[in-house]
Amino acid sequence: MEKSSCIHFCFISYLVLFIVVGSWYRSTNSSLPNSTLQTPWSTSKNRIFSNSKASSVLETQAQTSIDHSAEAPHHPLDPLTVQEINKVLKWSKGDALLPRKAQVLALLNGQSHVLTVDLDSSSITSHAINSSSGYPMLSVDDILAASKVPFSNAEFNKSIAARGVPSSDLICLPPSAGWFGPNEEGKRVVKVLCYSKESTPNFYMRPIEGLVMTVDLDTLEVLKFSDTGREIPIPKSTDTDYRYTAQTKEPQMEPLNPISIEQPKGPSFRVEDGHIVKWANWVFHLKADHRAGLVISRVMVRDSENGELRDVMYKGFASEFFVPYMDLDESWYFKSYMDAGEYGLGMSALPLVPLNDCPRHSYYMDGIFATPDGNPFVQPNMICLFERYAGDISWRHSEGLLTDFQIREARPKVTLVARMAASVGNYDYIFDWEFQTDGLINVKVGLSGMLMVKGSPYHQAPNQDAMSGPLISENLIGVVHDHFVTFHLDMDIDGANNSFVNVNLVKERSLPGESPRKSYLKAKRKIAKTEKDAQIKLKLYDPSRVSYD
Ligand SMILES: *[C@@H]1O[C@H](CO)[C@@H](O)[C@H](O)[C@H]1NC(C)=O
Ligand SMILES: *[C@@H]1O[C@H](CO)[C@@H](O)[C@H](O)[C@H]1NC(C)=O
Ligand SMILES: *[C@@H]1O[C@H](CO)[C@@H](O)[C@H](O)[C@H]1NC(C)=O
Ligand SMILES: *[C@@H]1O[C@H](CO)[C@@H](O)[C@H](O)[C@H]1NC(C)=O
Ligand SMILES: [Cu+2]
Repeated sequence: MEKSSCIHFCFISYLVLFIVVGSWYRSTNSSLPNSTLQTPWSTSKNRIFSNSKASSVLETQAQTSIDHSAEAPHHPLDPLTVQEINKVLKWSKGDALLPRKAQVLALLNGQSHVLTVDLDSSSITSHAINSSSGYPMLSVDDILAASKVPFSNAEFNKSIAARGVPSSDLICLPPSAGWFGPNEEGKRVVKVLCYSKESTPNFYMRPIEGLVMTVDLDTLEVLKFSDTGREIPIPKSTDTDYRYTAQTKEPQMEPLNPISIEQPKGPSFRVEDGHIVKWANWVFHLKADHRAGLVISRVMVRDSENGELRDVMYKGFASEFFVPYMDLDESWYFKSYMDAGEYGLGMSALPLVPLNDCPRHSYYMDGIFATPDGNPFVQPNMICLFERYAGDISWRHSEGLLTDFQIREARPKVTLVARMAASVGNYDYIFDWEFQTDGLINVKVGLSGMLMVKGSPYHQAPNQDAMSGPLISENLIGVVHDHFVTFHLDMDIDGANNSFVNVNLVKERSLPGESPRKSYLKAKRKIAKTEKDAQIKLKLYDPSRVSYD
């Protein structure tokens, strides 16, 4: 009883997830049937209200029992039916391809047009205007246009002249504006901030603090000009150049000898049809995506007992990357970037550097996207695939001290990694999807690049508590912030029929006389019936882990 209602709910949430994924495929190919036409969503302004009303609707639905197996779509906006999902799911190599469609988002005179193009017949099968409340991702054209706006503003020129900065030394960037009230509703707004690149490529360390222009992206008008930091000096450029060739001092450590891992017979993985990756007991589909960076689909692992391929995950990708900064100043309060939805992790990914970003014998996959004017654009070497051997042990056991078995067994840990690196402004995010032969998938996100710093009048730390972060150098504060990554993980452990199980360690007391031991820890399993049920607050003193049934 408990299980069947969960299965029903899980199926509903599965549909919801599926549709959300289908919907943000704007100018990218999609092999979904006609009825997936949904409106695009993205950016922090595109709010999805997850309030109690919405979740109670889901809960109510979960309690009734509707037979969905023979349902047919009646309206173009109907969600995918069970049969349609199966049509996509059951496709296998050799079957005819499902109709391929592209969703195009076009901006014309302040109106957004959402078109669906049937790629087989080269015809437009749907065309909606202003069909959603969302805002599209910032395009490269948007960013370039916004970064030029200050130079046509007389107030800006005056402020820069007062600070003694020649305009040839300026680099301006448009961070997203977050969403802070109805004044910004219905407009595509960014904040433009500037830096001095005088004597360094690391302009991020030289903010023109307190100078911020709120710009309407459609009209390129300055909606608000704020200039509050004239007394804050521009931090000096000394020792800010991070490039290898610019380093003049020898590092105070003994140099490392060259190191390389050999693969005398080449790597053990192969890539078929451009995207199907096969390695050891794994098979999965890998592709580049303009928003998520990389998407892993139809992940299967071979059963070591009977050789059968078993489903593991329908689709997995980074759904958002939220970076809020904790500073209330006029020029900082809005910094709450959504790096995937606003800038695009794929759009921000530059080619990987062979041998240093990815080891020898890596396979490189290009990203193919559409530029803002609709033309195809190839980002070469955007993803790499390689086998990792870092000298770790995957399993070991020795025997012989206490018995006469003389066993020394150790197996090296070799894994397969799919890697992508996004350079979103100052930050570089490294995404690794790592597959282990024991069936585990590890997703690791690394952070590199430069801090986003704030100019400060202080040379030496005054009262640290009065600042929004530590003074990290003369006139520079590292503002307190965090990076939150969310993932869309549509698991299909042995098929779509599974449940999310939360396992907690709980303290149990033994019965009187049962054992000399008074208490013990027990693993308690709880099947999550709702998404809220499945939420976990990570706590070291109340450990939990999840599994799938
Ligand atoms: C898609 O829609 C078009 C136009 O409505 C229709 O002619 C076509 O048969 C549909 N294709 C599928 C696979 O449903
Ligand atoms: C679409 O939105 C724009 C901007 O808000 C508005 O000017 C226009 O009238 C809308 N068009 C339609 C057809 O609703
Ligand atoms: C501001 O300065 C730039 C560079 O010196 C100049 O090209 C531009 O015309 C000036 N804009 C205004 C409005 O004065
Ligand atoms: C899921 O499990 C239920 C109950 O065991 C079964 O009736 C249903 O057909 C299964 N669905 C799928 C898609 O396998
Ligand atoms: Cu950071």
